Amino acid sequence: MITSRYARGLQAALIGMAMAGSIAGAHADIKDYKFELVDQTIQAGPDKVITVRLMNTKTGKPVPDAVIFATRLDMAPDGMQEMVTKVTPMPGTEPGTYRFKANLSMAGGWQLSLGAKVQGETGTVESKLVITAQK
Ligand SMILES: [Cu+2]
Repeated sequence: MITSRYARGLQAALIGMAMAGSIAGAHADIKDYKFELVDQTIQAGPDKVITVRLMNTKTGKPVPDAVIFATRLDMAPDGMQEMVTKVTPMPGTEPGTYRFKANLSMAGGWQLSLGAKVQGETGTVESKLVITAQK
C-alpha cells in the first residue's frame, strides 16, 4: 500500500503545482488597463492635440499597439453633452501614448471617451477622461 499512498501524494502535489502555476501565470485582466491624460489642461482653439497614455495598472507600464476604435469628445462635464467635436487620431510620439487632434471650440470641461482593444486581451478598455480647455 506504500506505492498507492505515494501515488496519491504525488497526484496531490501535481494538482497543487498546477494550481500554483495557473495563479502565477494569471493573465492581466482587461480591467487592469486604463487611459490617462498626459496633459489635463489644454489651450482652447482649433487643431489642439490631446495626448493620452494607456497604462497597465498592474505593471505600471505603458501599453503600445492598442487599437482605438471608439472616440467621442463632448462637453458633458459642463452639461453640454450635445456639443460634440470631431476627434482625429494622430501618430503617437512614444510607445503607449496615443494622440488626437480636435477643435476645442469652447473653454471649459470636455470629456474624451475612448474604447480600445489591447493585444492579447479579450474585452474592451473603456475610459472617460475630462480635459479642461483654457481660454
Ligand atoms: Cu460648450
